[in-house]
Amino acid sequence: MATVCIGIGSNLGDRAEIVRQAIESLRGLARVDASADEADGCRFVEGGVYETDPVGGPAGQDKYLNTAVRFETTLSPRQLIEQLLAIEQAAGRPQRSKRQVNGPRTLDLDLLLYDQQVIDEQGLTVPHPRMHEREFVLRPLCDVAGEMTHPLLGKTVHELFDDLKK
Ligand code: PH2
Ligand code: MG
Ligand code: MG
Repeated sequence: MATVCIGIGSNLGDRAEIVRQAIESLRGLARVDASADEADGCRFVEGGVYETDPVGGPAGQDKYLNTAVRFETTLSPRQLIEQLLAIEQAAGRPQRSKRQVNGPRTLDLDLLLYDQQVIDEQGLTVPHPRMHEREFVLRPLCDVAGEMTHPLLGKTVHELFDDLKK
């Protein structure tokens, strides 16, 4: 089992409903993987949902809803990222080649942390390379994984969040 954290963002369409459905989809992933032990199926933790100003990208975008979840999975990092892409696409997000950098999105699911693994492959970079700079990532991540350590920076999520204020 790996402990994983996913960042969730939406600023296009019915944001609250899109985020709710995304969490349900992620919950399904965790539950299937935990089927050997029912108690594991409960170890799915949801952060608060925060409305945030868009960072980067074209001017005039709507505000985001951002949240984060933590759960346990037996999926490999590559399998997990493929599931995240499938959930994004089911929510109507166009494929990478057809969209604007940091443009508005119905659903963005980012693999933030996968245990203490460090991976840098095509389409799969863990920890997420910009997570420590972003309040909209760290605030909800504090809710679910404040004591998890960033494997490259050697600081907890709480410490990274506090660093933003310095
Ligand atoms: N995601 C981005 C770029 N900018 N701004 C906010 N507030 N929330 C996001 O989730 C977000 C963003 C790229 O993924
Ligand atoms: Mg993102
Ligand atoms: Mg993304």
